[in-house]
Amino acid sequence: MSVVGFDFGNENCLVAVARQRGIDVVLNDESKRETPAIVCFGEKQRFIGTAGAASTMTNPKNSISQIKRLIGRPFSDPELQRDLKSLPYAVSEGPDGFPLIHARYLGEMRTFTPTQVLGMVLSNLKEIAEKNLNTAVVDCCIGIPVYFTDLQRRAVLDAATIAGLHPLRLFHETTATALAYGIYKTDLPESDQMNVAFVDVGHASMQVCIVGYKKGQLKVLAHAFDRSLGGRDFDEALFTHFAAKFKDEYKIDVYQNARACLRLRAACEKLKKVLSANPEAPLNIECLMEEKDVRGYIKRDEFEQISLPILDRVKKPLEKALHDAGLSVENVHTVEVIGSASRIPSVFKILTEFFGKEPRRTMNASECVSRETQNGAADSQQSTLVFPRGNALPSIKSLTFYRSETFSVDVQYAETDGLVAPAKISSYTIGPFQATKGERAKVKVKTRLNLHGIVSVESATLLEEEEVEIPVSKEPATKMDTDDAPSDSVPPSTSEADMNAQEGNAGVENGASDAGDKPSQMETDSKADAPKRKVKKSNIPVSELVHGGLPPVDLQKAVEKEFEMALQDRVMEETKDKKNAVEAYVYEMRNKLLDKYQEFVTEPEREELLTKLQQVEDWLYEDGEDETKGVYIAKLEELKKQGDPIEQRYKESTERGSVIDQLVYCA
Ligand code: ATP
Ligand code: K
Ligand code: MG
Repeated sequence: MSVVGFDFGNENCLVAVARQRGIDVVLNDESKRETPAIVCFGEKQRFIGTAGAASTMTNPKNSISQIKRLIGRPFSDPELQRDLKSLPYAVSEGPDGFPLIHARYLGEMRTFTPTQVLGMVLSNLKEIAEKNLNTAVVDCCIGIPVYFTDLQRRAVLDAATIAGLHPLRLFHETTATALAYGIYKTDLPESDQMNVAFVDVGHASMQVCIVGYKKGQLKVLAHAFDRSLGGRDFDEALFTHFAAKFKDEYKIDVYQNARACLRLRAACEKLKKVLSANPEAPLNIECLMEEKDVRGYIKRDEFEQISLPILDRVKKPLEKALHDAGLSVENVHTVEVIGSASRIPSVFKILTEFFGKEPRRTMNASECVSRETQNGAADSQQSTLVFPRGNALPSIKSLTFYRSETFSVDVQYAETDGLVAPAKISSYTIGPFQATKGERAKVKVKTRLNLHGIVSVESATLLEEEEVEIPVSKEPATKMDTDDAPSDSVPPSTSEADMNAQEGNAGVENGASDAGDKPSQMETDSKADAPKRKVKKSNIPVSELVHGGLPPVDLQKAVEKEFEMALQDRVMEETKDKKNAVEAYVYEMRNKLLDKYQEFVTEPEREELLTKLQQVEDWLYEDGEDETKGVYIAKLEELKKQGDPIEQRYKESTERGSVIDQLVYCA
C-alpha cells in the first residue's frame, strides 16, 4: 500500500504518494501540483485550497492564510505578533494564551483556532489524495520544518486528527528531500563521502541541511534555518518601496486602506516573480485607492538593491550549517536548491557565491514529501540532555532519580536560541509513592521520544532492594524479559548507567527500542553465594500536564465541528451541482427540441416545453438563484416529466433503426 505524504507550506501545499518506483506528486482538481494553504469562510460554506485563494481578493478578512506561522505558537510570541501585522484577518488571544482567528462564517462572526484551520487545509489535501487514488486515505506522513517546537508538532498532530487523518509520522521537510535525493541518485560514491547542501527558501522560512552520502547510506551532518526569511520578505521590500513611491507621486497612503494594502502586496508578489525571468517589470494597479490608477516600474538591479538587508541574512544559516557540519565550502560537493523563493536571481547569486558553485535544482521540493525520516531536538530534566539533537526516532531512555516523595519532571528544550516557543514543553508529576525505608528511594523514569519527535514520560518505577531468602529455582536466571509476558527475573548484565549518577542528578540509560525496555516486575541479583537480594519494583503513577496540544475532550469537539462544517460544504457543493444540472437540462433540451427531437414532438407539445424551459431559465436567475438542493431536484423532475416521453420516443425509434440496419446488413 502506498503512503501518502502531505507537505503544507506557508503558501503552498503538496500531496505526494510514495510508489514502488518513486514518488509521484498528486494533481489537484485544477491539475496543479501546488494547492494554496488558504481557507476562506463564506456565507454558506468554506472554500479551501485553490477555491479559497480565488476568494481572497473579494473576501480578504475571512480568508485565512499563513496558518503555518500561527500553529502551535502562543499569542504573546513576538514573532507571531510581527506576522499578524501583515495579515488581513483578525486574531485575538484565546483564554489558553493561544491565538484565536476571527472570521465571518454562515452569517455570523466565529472564532477558530489555528489548529482547526490547519485541520481544514489537511482535509482538503486528504480529499485531493482520495480523488486521485480512488481510495480512502487515513494513514499519512506530514512534513514539518526542522525547527518546529514540541507545541507545534502537537498542534499538527491534532490538526491531522481533526481532518480524519492518522499521521504515521511527522518528518522534517529537508530530511525528506535528502532521502529522496539519495534514492534518486544512482551514482553515489562507494567509499568517499559526498556532501550535499540542501537549501530550501520558501515563502516565510529558510532551511539548510547538509548531508553526507555514500552508496546506500545517508548521514545528516547539520541543520540550520531562519524561521522568518523567505519570499514574503522580498514582497514586503517591494511593497514598502512602492508604497513610498505612490505616496510621493500620487499622494495616497496605502497603509490607511486595508484593501489597497492587500492589492499592492499581491501585485508585488507577482512583480517579484516576473523579475525572476525579466530584467525589468511594470506594476500597474487600477483604482488602487481614492479612484487613482497607479503605475510603477522597477529594474532587477534596483530590486536587488532594496533587498540587500534580506540578502544579508541568507548567508547566516549557510554559515551555521557549514560550521556545524565541520565542513568548509570545498568539502561541499553539490548544492541543491528547493523552495520557490530560491528562484529569485539575487538569492541564487548569493548561494552561488557562497558555495563557489552554481546550485542545482534536481529535487523539486515537491518530489520529496512522503518519505519518512525524522530527527528531533529536545531535552529534559535537571539539565540532563536526554535526547541530543539528531537522536534516532523513536527512542526510549530511562532516567534514575533518588527521591523520597512526589516530584515533578519538566520536559524542556536544551537550546532555546533557535526556538521561540516556551522552552518548557510539559510537566509530569511522578507520584505519590511511599519509600518503605523512609529515605530516598531509587526511581526509574522511562521517557520516550516518539516518531513525531515529541518527548513524553511513559512510566515511573520505584525500585527497592530487600534481602530475602530465595528458594533455589530450577530455572536459571537467563530468561529474557519479553514484551507480552513480564518475567520475574532478568540477567544481571542489564547496564546501569545510574551507578555513576550523583544524588539528585538523573542518570540516563539508553533503551535500544520500544520493546527492549519494558520494566520487569522483579530484578534478581543472582550472585553465586551472597545472600539473595531482591529488587522490588512497583509502578508509580505519572500524570501529565501538557503545555499545548488539545485535551481529548476539546479535540473530540473539534473533530465534530469539522465534521459539521464539512457536511455543510458538501451540501452546498451538491446544491450547486443540482442547480447546474437544471441549467444544463434547460439548454440541452432546448437544443434537441429544435434539432434531433423535431420529428418526435407535435408542434403544441414542443411549444409548451420550450415555454416551460424559458420559465425555468428565468427562475434560475431570479427567485431560484439561491434555493435548496431539494428544490433543484424537484425542478429537474418537473422538467423531465415533460421531456422524458419525447426522449423515449426518440430512443425507441433510433433503436428500431439500428435493428433494421442490422437486418439489412445480415441480408
Ligand atoms: P514555507 O517553505 O515557508 O513553508 P512554502 O513551502 O509554501 O513556504 P514555496 O512554495 O516553496 O513556499 O515558495 C513560495 C514562495 O516562492 C512565495 O513567496 C512565492 O512568491 C515565491 N515564488 C514562487 N515562484 C517564484 C519565482 N518564479 N520567482 C521568485 N519567487 C517565486
Ligand atoms: K511547499
Ligand atoms: Mg516549503
